[in-house]
Amino acid sequence: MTMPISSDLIAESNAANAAALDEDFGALARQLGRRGVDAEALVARAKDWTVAVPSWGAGRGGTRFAKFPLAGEPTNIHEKLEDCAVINQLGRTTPRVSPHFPWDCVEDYAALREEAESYGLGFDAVNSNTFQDQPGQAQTYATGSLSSTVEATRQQAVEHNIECIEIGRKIGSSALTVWVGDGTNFPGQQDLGRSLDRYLGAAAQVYDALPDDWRMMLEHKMFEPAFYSSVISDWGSSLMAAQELGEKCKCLVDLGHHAPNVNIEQIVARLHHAGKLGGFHFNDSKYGDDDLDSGSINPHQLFLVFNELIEAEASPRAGFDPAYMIDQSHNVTDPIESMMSSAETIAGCYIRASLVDREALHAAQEANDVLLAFRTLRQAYETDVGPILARARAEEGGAIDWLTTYRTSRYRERKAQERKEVGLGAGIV
Ligand code: RM4
Ligand code: MN
Ligand code: MN
Repeated sequence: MTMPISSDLIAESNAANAAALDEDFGALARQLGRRGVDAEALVARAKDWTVAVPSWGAGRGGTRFAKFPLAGEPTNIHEKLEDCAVINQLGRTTPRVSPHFPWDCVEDYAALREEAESYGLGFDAVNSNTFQDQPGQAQTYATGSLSSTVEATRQQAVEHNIECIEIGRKIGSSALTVWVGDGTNFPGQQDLGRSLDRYLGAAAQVYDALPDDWRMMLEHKMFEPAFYSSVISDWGSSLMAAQELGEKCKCLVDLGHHAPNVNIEQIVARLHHAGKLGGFHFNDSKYGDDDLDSGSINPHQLFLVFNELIEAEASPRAGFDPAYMIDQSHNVTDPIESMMSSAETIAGCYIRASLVDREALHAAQEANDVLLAFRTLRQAYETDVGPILARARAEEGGAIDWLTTYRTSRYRERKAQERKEVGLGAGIV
């Protein structure tokens, strides 16, 4: 395998951090032992944990107003894969990349798959894009795609989604994520009922093209680019659509796609109850779909989401196998650093939720011992599981101190010499 960071450098860096990690891990293992928790079992759990990274997250993001490019950032899927390889090489939790089309289109998908494999990477869910127009496109998506009033536009959107499935088959994916920006900016602009009918009719054509072992995931979002109404605005609409489309269709929860303060962990529990929890796009936000780094604003919410997932794992419903993906935009950081940081934060919430004393929690809940129930959760949340994650990384060949190791490698500086300069402009590509 052709890995972008020298393994000698990782070994050297780990050697310098090994003694301190042993000490910290030992202290944590003793503390957890007193609580009846086996730290080594949690290391094994951390090693098994994976989350996919978005190809589009490898480049610098932007807002409607500006994008501030980073010297050496990737400008095509090949360079994005190389950067994703760095993230996985040092962090060891992100072995799959979720591609977006047409942004990641190439001539030869078999070769792209091999290229990813040469880095030890695979492909996760493919994402369609009917929220932007492409040069030379026959129909515009300005007033909708799958829900458009124009038949030819709906057809074009259906065909694009089917093409994404075809590409996905070639690169070893088995899921299609559909997020449409369809909606309205003015009351009266469209009929709220008929636009959903049109969406369902077109989405059914995409669903019909899905291979048997594939999954279609619907992503809801309450606003943007349409600010008055969105066709699939919330988990209720998403659930309705997924139920109507069929067994292979599930709901995907992007953490940033809700109104501020919405109880997302409860949405997770509800979707699980309906057997329709398909997956996640992890990110964080302060105001809306801010696409900030996962857990950077509200790590407690992320923990509570994982708490519901661990409960769900213990009482699985048919098909419970959520797809975990990061979906965030890095406007001022090096995307590699942000995604390594996020992957660690997400895994940390998963491990902390795993060490909740479930028996004690359930007993306190049954007895209506409110404070004990709360403290049981809080004790897990307050546990610093960093040494568990670091140990899992080190045992898998990753870096104990991924940030220092990455910076010492001067990877980005090297890429700044090799890669072509990125233009200014707004948006994420
Ligand atoms: C959207 C949504 C989709 C992602 C695009 C780039 O807000 O989160 O998942 O494909 O952004
Ligand atoms: Mn998303
Ligand atoms: Mn989003």
